Amino acid sequence: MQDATPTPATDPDFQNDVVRNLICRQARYPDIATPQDWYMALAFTVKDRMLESWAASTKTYAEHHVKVACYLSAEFLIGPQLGCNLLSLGLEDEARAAMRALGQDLDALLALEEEPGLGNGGLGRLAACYLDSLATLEIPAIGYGIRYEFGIFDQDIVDGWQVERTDKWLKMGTPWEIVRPDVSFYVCFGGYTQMQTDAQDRLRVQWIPARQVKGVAYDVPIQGYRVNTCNLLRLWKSEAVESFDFEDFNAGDYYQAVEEKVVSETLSKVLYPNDEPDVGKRLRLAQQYFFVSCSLQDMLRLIDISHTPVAHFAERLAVQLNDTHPSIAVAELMRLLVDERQMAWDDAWSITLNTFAYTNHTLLPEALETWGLPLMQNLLPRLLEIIYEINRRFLEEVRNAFPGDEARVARMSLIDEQGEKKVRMAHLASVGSHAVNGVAALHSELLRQTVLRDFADMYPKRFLNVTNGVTPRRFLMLSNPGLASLLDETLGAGWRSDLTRLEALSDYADDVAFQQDWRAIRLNNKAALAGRISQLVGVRIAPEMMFDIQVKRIHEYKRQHLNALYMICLYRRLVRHPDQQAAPRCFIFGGKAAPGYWMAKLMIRLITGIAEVVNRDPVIGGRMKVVFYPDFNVKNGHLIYPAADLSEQISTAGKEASGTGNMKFMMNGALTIGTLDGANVEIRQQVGGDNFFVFGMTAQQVEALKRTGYRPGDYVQVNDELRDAIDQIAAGRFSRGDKALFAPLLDNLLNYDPFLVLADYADYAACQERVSEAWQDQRQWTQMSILNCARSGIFSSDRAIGEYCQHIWQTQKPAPRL
Ligand code: 26R
Repeated sequence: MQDATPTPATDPDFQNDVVRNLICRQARYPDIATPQDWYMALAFTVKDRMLESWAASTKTYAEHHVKVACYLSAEFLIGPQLGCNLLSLGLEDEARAAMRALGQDLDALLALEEEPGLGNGGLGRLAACYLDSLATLEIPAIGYGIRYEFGIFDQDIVDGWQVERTDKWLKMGTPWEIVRPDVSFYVCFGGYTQMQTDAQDRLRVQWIPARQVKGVAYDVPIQGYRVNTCNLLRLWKSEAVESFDFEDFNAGDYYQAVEEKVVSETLSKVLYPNDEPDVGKRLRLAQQYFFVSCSLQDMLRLIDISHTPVAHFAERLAVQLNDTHPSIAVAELMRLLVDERQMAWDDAWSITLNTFAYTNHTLLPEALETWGLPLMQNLLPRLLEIIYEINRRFLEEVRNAFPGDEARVARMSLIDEQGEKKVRMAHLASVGSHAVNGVAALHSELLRQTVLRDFADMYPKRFLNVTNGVTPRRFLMLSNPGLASLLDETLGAGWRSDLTRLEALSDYADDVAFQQDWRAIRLNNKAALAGRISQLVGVRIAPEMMFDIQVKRIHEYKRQHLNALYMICLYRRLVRHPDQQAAPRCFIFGGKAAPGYWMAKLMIRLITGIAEVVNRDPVIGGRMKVVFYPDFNVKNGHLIYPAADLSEQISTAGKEASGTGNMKFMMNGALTIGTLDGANVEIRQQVGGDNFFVFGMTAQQVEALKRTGYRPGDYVQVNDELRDAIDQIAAGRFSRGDKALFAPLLDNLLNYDPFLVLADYADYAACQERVSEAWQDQRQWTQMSILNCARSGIFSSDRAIGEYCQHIWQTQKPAPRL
């Protein structure tokens, strides 16, 4: 079937509008405009077209009384916008021609764009993929989050070490947002509560706050792909409330008042890197409550302006909690309904339960959020009272269901009473939601068996799985235009709106001519990445080498050090056998370490240390290279994913909830070497065992080994190559002679090894041998590569969003009017 690519009509005004925007919005004229000015003028031109699409969709939504999906997330890692928006509007050729006529090169302008780094990694990028799919599937939806002034830090590598630079993404202004000073809400903090009788003589709780902060809406339009639908991402910026402190509270204390203003404006200043221990916790809780309260107040405003009775809130709005970060929403909606809208508790609770659903993204104990009671009491006194009341009623329910089981009651309580008392946010989210899901089949299963076991016992029907997905617009069409064209030529354009149609590629997997085209495109992509790497880090790589890539946050559970140990082992073999020319490989790493996570920073230093030695060793020549690609982010990802031959997905089984990089690589034709963890399990199921390099212990085996007592040293004893690699590190071989540098890392591996690096090492190395062997047969490899792409369809975020709509939100595309 040969579908035509749906391309909108040409846009004769485009070029004129760019010039007009240059003059009227950028206050420049062509003779003096810099490329940055042209970028802005072009971006405004594109945004204007999106807003027309937004107006049409909003009108449709209003007329149809639709149900709206609200995605609450502390992070949205949306990436550069211009390229994607042009793609979605079908205006890329138009824009290229217009800019050429104006003496500008579109690619150069695209390269200027600063990406809004409003997220850490997987969770934030997932939220962005979901917004893209919601708009493309024409589902009424709003993303709600925080407009951080500083997003995730920029990473420099200096002397082999990570150095953080603040991310000033707003320094040139951003053309993509619309400020809405009229859409703003007040959020209360601190103070105390008191009883009060209302007009009907009923007792009501009144919260007398110590401070208020104003949240102002900044909207980013999210254009659906080749449809006339555009949704909004609504981000809240915190501002001081004018004269609040002066009049009511700190009268006379001018400097105290000014300080409080500064604090107000601090709320949306900076994104917290994850994996940070307890520093600055108070501000983080304040951020969470701030954006949640603004978002829920905004939803009530939408309910009111659509003349919907508040009692019907849950029929019109579905609210997804992206991890526990927005989970205070459960208590806040209760507060808004009971305190502000005078609703009875039971009615409010039924609305709350029907409104919320919660997605869990991690089982790692250190990432499960809790907030100490003193902090809650001090910052959000009314919300703590509400949490107590939710808990009181909930525990009554537990006691009724499991009489006499006080141990269970203690385990399930919203308050952890052991040691310093804390609110368990995952429990609050689970109690206040009608659906709880994990992000891959294995993860959802483990969630039911471990972290939320008691909740799954009590509410079995509440639990489900929605395996993550990624958007093929950004990660295939935009990043890999060569491959996208080949797919169009081979399959027609149908795969663009239904990624499962890639399955038809299987017929060509063994076709010699098609294989040639496939390899040529991949080689091109690899040459582009090699060029960039040579510019950035001065390492020259032949595009013909195998590109073996691990890009993701740096973390012990993701085991970049397992990869590093194998590199050392391979290096040592190549030194011993100068004539051996087996599968030349370039190992490429990218990823940020949380600023306070010392071990992760040391892992980066180990990789750069190995690179230093390997890349300079004349004996190695072109047989092996090692690169640490600095500042991995969405934009750099565009160049990296399409250039990978091998995707490293090597986390300890049971630790990576899903992974989504694995899907981006697969979609672009990389083969995976991976453990049976997260979505790897489902990827392997899709492509088949013959087209996936699996190794390592299963999640069950990991747990069993930990139970019986794991002794990492034993694995070193019996493995000469592993011992040699460790000795080399200890001898200072990769630290310019400094024997102490990596001692903490080695000590940790040899004596604790919490993520079983050494236990999985031998199997990993053996699996890497199979990879090298497979690489020798390029025809076979290419076939596997094609099959990986062909079977990646279900990892489209369109499939995932379809499941959320059907099973959790009960939302749909508005039916066309007759
Ligand atoms: C509590 C705080 C310190 C914190 C911890 C961890 C904040 C943020 C995180 C990030 C976590 C929740 C995250 O990004 N999880 C990732 O979510 C992806 C999308 O579902 C998964 O693919 C990935 O496996 C998972 O690690």
